[in-house]
Amino acid sequence: MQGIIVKGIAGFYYVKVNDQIIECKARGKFRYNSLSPIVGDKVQISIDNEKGVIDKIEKRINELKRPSVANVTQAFIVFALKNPDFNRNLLNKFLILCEHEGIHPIVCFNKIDLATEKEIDEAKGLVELAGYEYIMINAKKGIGMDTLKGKLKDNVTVISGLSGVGKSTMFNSLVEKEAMKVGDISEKIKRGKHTTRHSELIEVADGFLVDTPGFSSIDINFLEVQELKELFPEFLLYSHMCKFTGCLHYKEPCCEVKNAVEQGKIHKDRYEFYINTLNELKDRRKYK
Ligand SMILES: Nc1nc2c(ncn2[C@@H]2O[C@H](COP(=O)(O)OP(=O)(O)O)[C@@H](O)[C@H]2O)c(=O)[nH]1
Ligand SMILES: [Mg+2]
Ligand SMILES: [Zn+2]
Repeated sequence: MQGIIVKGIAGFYYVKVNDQIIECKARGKFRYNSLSPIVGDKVQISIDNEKGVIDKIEKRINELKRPSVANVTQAFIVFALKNPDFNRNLLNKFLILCEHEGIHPIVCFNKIDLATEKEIDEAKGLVELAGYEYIMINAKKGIGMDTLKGKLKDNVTVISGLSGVGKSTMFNSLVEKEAMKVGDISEKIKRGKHTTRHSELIEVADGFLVDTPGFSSIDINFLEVQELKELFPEFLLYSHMCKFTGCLHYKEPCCEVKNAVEQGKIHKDRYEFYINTLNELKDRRKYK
């Protein structure tokens, strides 16, 4: 039988197979391959002596640490437009991590009630030109939540962002209407504040929502110099026309990415962020 691990507690894994949750143990062999099943893993299980056993873990598309979740397909990247202030460098870092892990990001600009028209437009401009999907929301009032809920279908979605931006408010709003689970979940959230525990996949609107915020570390220093430019999807529209293969879009002549920046087709802030990060990555290599 095929299923997906939705929860793990003390050596037991809860595997959703069709509409059933089956408690399973992992086969001993995983220990020798130093591979442990994690939440989000697609697994093959069998029933042995009336007990569920995980026989095989399918190859992971990706694996997030802290929280430890496999096969995340989508991230709601949450920023408040105010309180805490919007930080565009941080947004760019989140987007880079999503690109690196093959996760589809949806940028959620929250607390629109606190922002001016101008601030909303500036935030919009940054992601719109880069081609990213975004939404303006007021999580407290539930504005935009139905749209986001519609995006959950067939995805494993993680909610990411700094402390105070509104992640818990969003999470509660998204799971709220699932009558079955409400009490259950809010109880868990309360407990979660005091105890370390593993994340869990919560079924909402024909998809799964990870119940713990994702990407707690937004360090991008592990990237290779040459790899960075591939993580800016809007560069890829032009980079194939650069004169030099392997063009870093920096000091090279006849660079179509730089031309696009000059023509306003690529946001200059995104490009500046790229160059600053590129220099940081180069420096890091020098001192190694
Ligand atoms: N004004 C305003 N406040 C909000 C909005 N969404 C959340 N908040 C408030 O922001 C604070 C932090 O929210 P929370 O969900 O705990 O953020 P988290 O740390 O990311 O989980 C709380 O006081 C929320 O009530 C919003 O759209 N507008
Ligand atoms: Mg929270
Ligand atoms: Zn170039």
